Amino acid sequence: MKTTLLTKTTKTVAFAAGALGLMAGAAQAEKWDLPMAYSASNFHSAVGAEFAKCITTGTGGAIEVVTHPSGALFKGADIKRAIQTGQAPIGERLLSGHQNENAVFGVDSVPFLATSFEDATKLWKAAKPIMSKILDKQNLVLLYSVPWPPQGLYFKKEVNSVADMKGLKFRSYNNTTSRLAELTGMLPVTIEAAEISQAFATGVAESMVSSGSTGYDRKVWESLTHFYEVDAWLPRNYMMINKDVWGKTSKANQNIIKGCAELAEYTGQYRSIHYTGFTLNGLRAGGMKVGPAGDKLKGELKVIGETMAADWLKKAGADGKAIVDAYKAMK
Ligand code: PCA
Repeated sequence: MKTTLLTKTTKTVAFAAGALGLMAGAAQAEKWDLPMAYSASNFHSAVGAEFAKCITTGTGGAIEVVTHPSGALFKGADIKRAIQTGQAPIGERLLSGHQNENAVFGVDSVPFLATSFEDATKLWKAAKPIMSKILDKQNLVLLYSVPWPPQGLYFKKEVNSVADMKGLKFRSYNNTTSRLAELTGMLPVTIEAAEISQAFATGVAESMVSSGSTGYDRKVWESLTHFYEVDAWLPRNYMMINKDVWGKTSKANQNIIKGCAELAEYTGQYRSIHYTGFTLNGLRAGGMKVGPAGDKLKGELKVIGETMAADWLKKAGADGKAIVDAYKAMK
C-alpha cells in the first residue's frame, strides 16, 4: 500500500517536474539582442553588459539579454529606429543624437547649462518625466540613463582662442557639436565614436569636443596632442525598450528589469565620475597635454554658448522651457 502511494507520488512529481522543465525550456527561448554604439571597453557598454546579465539572472534565464557593442548589430544612428520598429527589442543610444526629431532630446547638450555631475543629475531629474512621455509616443519605454564625463576640446596643436580653431576639420556627434563647429569657424563632419581613431589617423578630422573617456577609449593620443577641459555639458546615453515588448513582458519580469535599470543608473553614474580623472590621466600617459582651457578661449566659448542656448530654447518650445524652469528651481 505504502509502496503504491510512494510510486504514485514520485510519478506525479516527475510529471510536474517535466512540465515545469518544458515551460522553463519555452521561456528560455526568449532572447533579446541589445545593440549599443560604443566599444565594449567603454564604461556605458560595461554598465549595459551588467544590466543585461542582471536581467538574465533575475528572470532565471527566462529572458536572455545579449549585448552587441561597437555598433556591430546596428550603427549608433540606427539604434533608436531599430527598437521603435521592433527589429531589436531593447538597446542603448546617445540621447542627444535625436535632436533632429525633437530639440528637447538635446537638453543635456545645451552649452554651460549643466556643467557638473551634480547639475547634470538635477537637469535629468527635471527632464525625465517629459522625456519619458516623448519616448512613449514613439513606442519606447525609457529604462535608465547615464551621463558621459564633462565635454572638452581636442586638437593637434595648442589653441588659445576661437581664432586658432578656424578652418579645422571637426568631428561632431550631434547637432549641438556641428553647430559649435560652425560658430567657431570649423568644418564639421559627423563620425561615430567607434570610427574616430581612423578618422584622426587619416586626417578626415583633426579636432573634436568629447569627454576624456572617449579620447582614452579610442587612444586619440596616437593622432592628437591637446585636451582642453571646458566642462561644456555632460551628454547622456539612455537604455530604451520597445513598448510592445515591454507590454508583453510579465509584471514580475518587468519589476526585475526596473530593478536592474535602477542599479545600472546608479553604478553608471558612479563609474562616470570615477572614469573622469582616470581617463584624463590616461590621456596624459599617452603623451597629451591636458588642462583647463585658457581664460580667453573660455570667455569666447561662453559667448557662443549663450547664442546656442537661446537658439535651443526657441526650438525646444514649451517642453524645453518647462525642463529648464524645473531645473533652475532645483538649484
Ligand atoms: N563621448 C561620445 C559622446 C559624448 C562623449 O563623451 C562621443 O564622443 O561620441
